[in-house]
Amino acid sequence: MSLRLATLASASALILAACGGSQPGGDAAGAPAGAEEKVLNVYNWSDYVADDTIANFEAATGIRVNYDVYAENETLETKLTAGGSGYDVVFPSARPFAQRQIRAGLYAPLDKAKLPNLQHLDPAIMAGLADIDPDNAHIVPYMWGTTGLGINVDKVTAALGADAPLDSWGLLFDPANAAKLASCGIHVLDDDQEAFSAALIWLGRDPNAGSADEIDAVREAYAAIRPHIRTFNNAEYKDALANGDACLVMGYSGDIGQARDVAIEAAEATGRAAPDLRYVIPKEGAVRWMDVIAIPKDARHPGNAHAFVNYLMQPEVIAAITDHVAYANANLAATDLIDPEIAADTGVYPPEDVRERLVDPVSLPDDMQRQRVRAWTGIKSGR
Ligand code: SPD
Repeated sequence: MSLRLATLASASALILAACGGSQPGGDAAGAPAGAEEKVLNVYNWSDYVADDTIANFEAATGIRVNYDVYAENETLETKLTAGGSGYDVVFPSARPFAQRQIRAGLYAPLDKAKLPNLQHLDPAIMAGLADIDPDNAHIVPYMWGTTGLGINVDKVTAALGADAPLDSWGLLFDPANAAKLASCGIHVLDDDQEAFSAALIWLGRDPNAGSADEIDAVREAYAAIRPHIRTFNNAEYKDALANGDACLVMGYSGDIGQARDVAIEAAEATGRAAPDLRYVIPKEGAVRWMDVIAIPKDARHPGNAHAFVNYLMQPEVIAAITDHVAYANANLAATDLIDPEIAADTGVYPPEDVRERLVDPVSLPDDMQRQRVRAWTGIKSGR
């Protein structure tokens, strides 16, 4: 996998720009009546395509892409529910986000005649999405991954000793460990679904539980380590892990793979030894999530949107993205095209025995979800 240093460095700036609230570009004026102007407004997670994905699409189609990024499902959802987001293609996480957005009628039905590359997708993954999207009518799978721990092994073992439990959520949730790691930097995702699930798994409870009792247990788990957590975020932790500002992060699998590559490239450039950065799916288990592609119902360029979705399902295109971002895709025809190093990376494609410990998130009833979100706000602020 080759990842330019600039990629991560630019991510935060892009997110800030995207959060600035400006409408995406794309002026309908000038397009002949009935014709679709050659513009496409895309809203995706940061660092979620290869360096040349968008440029190649533009060159192949003549469609100009306005590309904005976000780091939280909630940012996307706020724009979608406000209406008139201006985006033509978006990438929500399947559960609970795409699920409730489909229910709310926020997405246009896909015109499958315009998506011949659907034939390449894994039928098992498509079937697994059918309960939230009957007939796979609105969403197609993009990438899937897990949420685990990113570890700077040298720093963590220096603080905890050679027998540090590198394979356990206890590295984070055991307050004795967190206290000793505080000074080298602990970052935790600002993602209530992932953060709640991780704590519940560590406590030996069902990660999809949402009762008051479970919420209290999660609150207590975080209260015990809250003074040792430097920050909660969904994107900056990658740079922090790569540049040595963090030694332990809760993060998304591929992001930690990207941080490792950035650190290796930086070390090569300066002639220093690269730090041993590892992604670990803890032995207690972890969440497996899936991000999907959808076209908002008010998209102004639905034809271009379908062309882009179909392009992303080309085996060569999606294999190159997986090589770059270190996330697994749902495209069977791409399997043999993936860089063998990535295909063999157990953090990207976990082996069967690890998959048995992975849990798929479910959508909680709305009132439980609201309580989780409220509790998460309190946890982060230390209340
Ligand atoms: N840099 C891309 C990160 C994508 C993470 N999406 C997963 C969200 C799970 N709640």
